[in-house]
Amino acid sequence: MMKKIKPVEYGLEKIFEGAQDFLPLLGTDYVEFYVGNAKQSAHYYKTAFGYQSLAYAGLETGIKDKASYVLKQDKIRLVLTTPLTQDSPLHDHLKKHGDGVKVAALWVEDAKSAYEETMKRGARSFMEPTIEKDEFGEVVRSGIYTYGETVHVFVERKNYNGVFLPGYKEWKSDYNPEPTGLKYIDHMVGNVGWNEMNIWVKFYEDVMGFVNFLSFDDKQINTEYSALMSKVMSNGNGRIKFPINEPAKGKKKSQIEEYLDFYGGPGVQHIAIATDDIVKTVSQLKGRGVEFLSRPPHTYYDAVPERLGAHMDVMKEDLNEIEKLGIMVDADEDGYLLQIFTKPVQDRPTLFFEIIQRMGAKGFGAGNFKALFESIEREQQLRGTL
Ligand code: TYF
Ligand code: FE
Repeated sequence: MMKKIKPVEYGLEKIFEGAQDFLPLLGTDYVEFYVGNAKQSAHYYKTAFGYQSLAYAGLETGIKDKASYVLKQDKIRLVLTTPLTQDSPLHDHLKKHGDGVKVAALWVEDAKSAYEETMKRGARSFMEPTIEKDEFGEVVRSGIYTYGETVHVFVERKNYNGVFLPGYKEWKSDYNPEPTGLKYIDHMVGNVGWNEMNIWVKFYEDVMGFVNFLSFDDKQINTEYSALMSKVMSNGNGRIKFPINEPAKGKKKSQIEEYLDFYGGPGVQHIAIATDDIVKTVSQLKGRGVEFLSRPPHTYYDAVPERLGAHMDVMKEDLNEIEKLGIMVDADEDGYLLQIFTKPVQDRPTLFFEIIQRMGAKGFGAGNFKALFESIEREQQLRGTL
């Protein structure tokens, strides 16, 4: 069954009815990855995805135990962090999870209040409110745990005008590949363990004041072989959307189980990045070596006009071009959307990216789930994990 809460009113701060105001969120601040080799990861994200160098912290800035490279494209900031010393606790994270997302940082007005309000509702502490200062002002950060070893860091930067955070220096590089049209993070999805989805739904409701505005059960999300369940959590103004997946029983191993095996537990499964010209963005990404899942069969594209109905008449993109690139199309009552998924971006079949262009649609492409999961299963087959 699909449950829906209708957005109340766009343009107002409060969009989702039922969401609580104790944790006002202004947007995503940054996403930090723990990786085995931050220097090379930074090169990959610059070259392949068109991110620009922004800031750096490491030996040259007086940091002795880790190096962090900060990249930017439009509103997106990625931080790639690697340990420098033998005894760094980051190694434990890397040994268990491999490369992956450690921090989904949220931009707030008041990091102390964000910490106190979530802690008193049952959050587990990651970082007490901490003031960080340099010649460009001060930032306050605090943090709490979410699923697995993943954390949310709250970032208050109203008194700061440096490039990123105190402790980082500006990173000027002579190597600046063109951006590929990536604009902002649309949503970030977490995979959690068997029967744990509702625990984390309740965490986002009770601890963070979010609402569950869309749900997909295993009757909707299944193929011949596997199934999963998913609930989408949103904050009040709709800027932060966190779908949560759990595996469901199928004939074979679900992609969520495969993720949990290789990541060593719950974690971030995919980050969806918005573009306003998906044809151009995906063409460029492919030209730079980003690998996408195999395209759906031709019969999928034959069925698009029927699925889109009236939206087909306003669709600007050329269906043949969409098919050639393997982009998928879906519609809901508000409009249509185009989306495509990369293969995992590290050797473990864990984190991947979604590129999404929303043309009014507020959903997540439920009409594409079957074709998408069949593409994922073709990959699983090659890995011998299906
Ligand atoms: O975020 C979403 O819900 C869509 C579809 O394992 C999706 O991008 C859902 C589950 C999944 C992969 C993609
Ligand atoms: Fe998604």
